[in-house]
Amino acid sequence: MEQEPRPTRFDFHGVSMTKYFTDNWENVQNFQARPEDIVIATYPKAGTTWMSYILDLLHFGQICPERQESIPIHQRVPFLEISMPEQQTTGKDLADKLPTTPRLIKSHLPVQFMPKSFWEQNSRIVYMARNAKDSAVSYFHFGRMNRIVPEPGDWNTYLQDFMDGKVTFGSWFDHVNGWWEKKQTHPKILYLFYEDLIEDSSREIDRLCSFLGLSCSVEEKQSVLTQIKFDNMKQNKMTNYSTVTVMDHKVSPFMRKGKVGDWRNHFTVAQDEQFNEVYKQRMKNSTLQFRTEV
Ligand code: PPS
Repeated sequence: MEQEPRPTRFDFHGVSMTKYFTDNWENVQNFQARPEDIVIATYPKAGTTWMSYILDLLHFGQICPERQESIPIHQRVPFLEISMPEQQTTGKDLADKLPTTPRLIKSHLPVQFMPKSFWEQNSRIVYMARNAKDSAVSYFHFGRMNRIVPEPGDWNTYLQDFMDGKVTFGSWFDHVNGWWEKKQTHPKILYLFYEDLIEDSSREIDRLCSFLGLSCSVEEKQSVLTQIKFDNMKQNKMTNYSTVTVMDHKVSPFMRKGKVGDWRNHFTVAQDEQFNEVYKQRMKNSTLQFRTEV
């Protein structure tokens, strides 16, 4: 079958998007959430897959171990807004048909685009954020290997686009701040950081369990901690996206480095200075604090 060309970005209600995430808009907006649903909301590359796997293991690792061997993580945790002609089904349909309770659902939507029934049903939302510099690097390499996002161009061009919010799902600044503001008035959002998870996964799992009302034995937690290690997820066909045909892992693996601070291997001194200036401006009214080292 002939490959579709890379999609182009366009302005969608003030956010840079591509057709793969807007074509099914009405259906996505009309998604019927349930109170038990759990959303994993992130700006791309913040550790969505990591969090999806953690939540899947915490909920179903003990009661249904078979699913870990047979169902790729992107089917266990559907990507709500995705719709691609090559796939027979949309993320929204997959989410509708999930047989589990709770349903775990992934979304990269900025907070203002979330289907309203998640708020009406008071579903829990785990928002995961990652520092801007490492997000930019990870997103750049993802663009190189994934046909469903626009060509990133060279690193310098890409970094400028990232700072300008001209990447799919829009501005990192707007995304992390939009969700952070929502969290201030909405108790069902747990706002977590990739860097904290790297620093102490055990502590963050405790926070998750307390937010989700789960109890987890010492042995169970140890087993989760082993399975969610970067190297183990990288080897695991059900979590490393090797089954997804739109990705070329030879160009750059989906499970690439999994580190805090890889930006240092990409940013020149001049790029870093410019980025810091933009960052200061864009974050000046925010109380959000990120770490670029741990
Ligand atoms: S996506 O495409 O937006 O859903 O990508 P996402 O899953 O959010 O982010 C991918 C990055 O997360 C890293 N990752 C991990 N880091 C540490 N530990 C574990 N277990 C782990 N699992 C995924 C993955 O390597 C990507 O980051 P980079 O920096 O590119 O390596």
